[in-house]
Amino acid sequence: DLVSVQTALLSVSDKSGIVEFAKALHEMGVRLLSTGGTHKVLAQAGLPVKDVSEITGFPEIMDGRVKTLHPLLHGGLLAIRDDEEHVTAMKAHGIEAIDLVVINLYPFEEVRAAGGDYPTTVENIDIGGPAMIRASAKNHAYVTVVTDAADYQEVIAALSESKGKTPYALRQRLAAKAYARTAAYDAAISNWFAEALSLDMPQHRVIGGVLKEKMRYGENPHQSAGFYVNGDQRPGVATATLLQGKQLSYNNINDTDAAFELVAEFPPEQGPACAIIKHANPCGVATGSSLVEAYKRALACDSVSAFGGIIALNQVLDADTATEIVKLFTEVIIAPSVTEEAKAIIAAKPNLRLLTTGALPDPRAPGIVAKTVSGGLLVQSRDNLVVEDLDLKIVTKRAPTPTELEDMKFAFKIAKHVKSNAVIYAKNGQTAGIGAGQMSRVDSARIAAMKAEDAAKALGLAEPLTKGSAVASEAFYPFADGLLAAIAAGATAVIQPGGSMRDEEVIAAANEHDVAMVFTGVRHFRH
Ligand code: 93A
Repeated sequence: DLVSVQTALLSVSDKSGIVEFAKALHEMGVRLLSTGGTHKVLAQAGLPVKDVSEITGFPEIMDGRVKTLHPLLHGGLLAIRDDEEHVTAMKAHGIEAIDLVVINLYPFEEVRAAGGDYPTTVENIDIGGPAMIRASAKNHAYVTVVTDAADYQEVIAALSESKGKTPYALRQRLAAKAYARTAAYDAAISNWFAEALSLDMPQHRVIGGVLKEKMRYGENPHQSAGFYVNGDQRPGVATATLLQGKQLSYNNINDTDAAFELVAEFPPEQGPACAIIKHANPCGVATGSSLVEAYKRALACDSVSAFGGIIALNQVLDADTATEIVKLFTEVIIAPSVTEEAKAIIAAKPNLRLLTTGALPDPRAPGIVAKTVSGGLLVQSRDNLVVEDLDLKIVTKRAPTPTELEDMKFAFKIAKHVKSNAVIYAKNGQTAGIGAGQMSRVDSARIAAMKAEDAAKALGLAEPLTKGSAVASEAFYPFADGLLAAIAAGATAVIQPGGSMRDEEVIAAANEHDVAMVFTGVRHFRH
């Protein structure tokens, strides 16, 4: 179970902590081997360390492309220590066992994230490092493989506790971690290629990532959870800076992502916009002449649900907006940036998480989304269609007024981000009522109308905002009933994909009520 560590091979690109780690190994009598750059750092620190070239009798060649790819090293990593044939081979070829391997790879992910040019990025694909990691991890019965500086302490602790030996359970755990590392590394490489070659097909994408943080729990307290990042530099929750507040929970991350992707549908140069999200669905979205107005209008749609919600903004969070936001309990705010004044106002609520992203993600950008199912993974390209790019067809006798058309597009944009069945009423760039996630489209229409009535009561309005609104349905109306429910709520304009067998019946119902309707030809299911 316990295996003695006599020889260690250290080969790291990120040299932080390596001198201290090597020193501790040396003090425990471990012999040190190393590659060029690492050797230099350790030797400078006064540690006795042997260059691998001395072992292999072969210099590092081709700018280091070939430095450790040698049977004298790989034999030392892979040999089964108590296999007669292996031992004979070791003797015959002068192979010495290597018991501990410390490697971190060429910084491919960092170079990719920094937007390195093609040849530089390719040069940062590590070959020898993953080969040694994989060899050592395969031979974890004998070899301890360390791929993360965060584990240096634990390995030293284990060695000192077991008098220079490591326990099997630790080697096993480190081996599992090692393969996770090489898998994520290769995923990053493959995805970089897919991006560089604009391959948007799921089969060209590899789902993989490195653990960014372990959450206290998952969707529910009895579930464990982690947040993995894949090096994609899309502005958003994975790359954002947390300026204040405690760590985001699993649900926070999911909701914040939904909120920011939705608000990114509104380019900042076209004016301020705000989205408030609860349980991954918007409970209010609005544009405004100022950011604070957009926030207030979004909040007005459903101020009850907004309690404990996530707020996403498409512009710099300013003091006026911050002052309004802190009046209500909010979990997270995400915005491209924040003014110093606004930051000070938010600071009064230390638990409120404030995230900045630097920019908005491009809603038209390609990308993939994945979801697990029992025994597998569903992968698809992201829904990057934007209503402005669609060929809208007016199908009714009455054409929409310019205002109706604007509200239709606004509502359809939001429909893309609402769980199906989605029905959204909108008026003057403000959601009037949102019906989400119902099994029947008629129910979604009714719920949205009901929410609008509640909002009107709360705001002391004579009539709900659905009166004279535009309504969007994310998928076609299979029957006229859903449309009639929307008309009953006061909608005068309808946007929907069209394409139902009963389109004629639906169009006739619209004409009968002098309602303007456009078909998008595109649906936005979201499950
Ligand atoms: O260019 S490589 O793919 N060829 C190799 O044979 C090789 N061996 C180790 N890269 C190789 N490495 C990598 O070099 C390690 O994974 C580590 O990231 C880096 C350490 O180099 P140095 O000690 O010279 O700084």
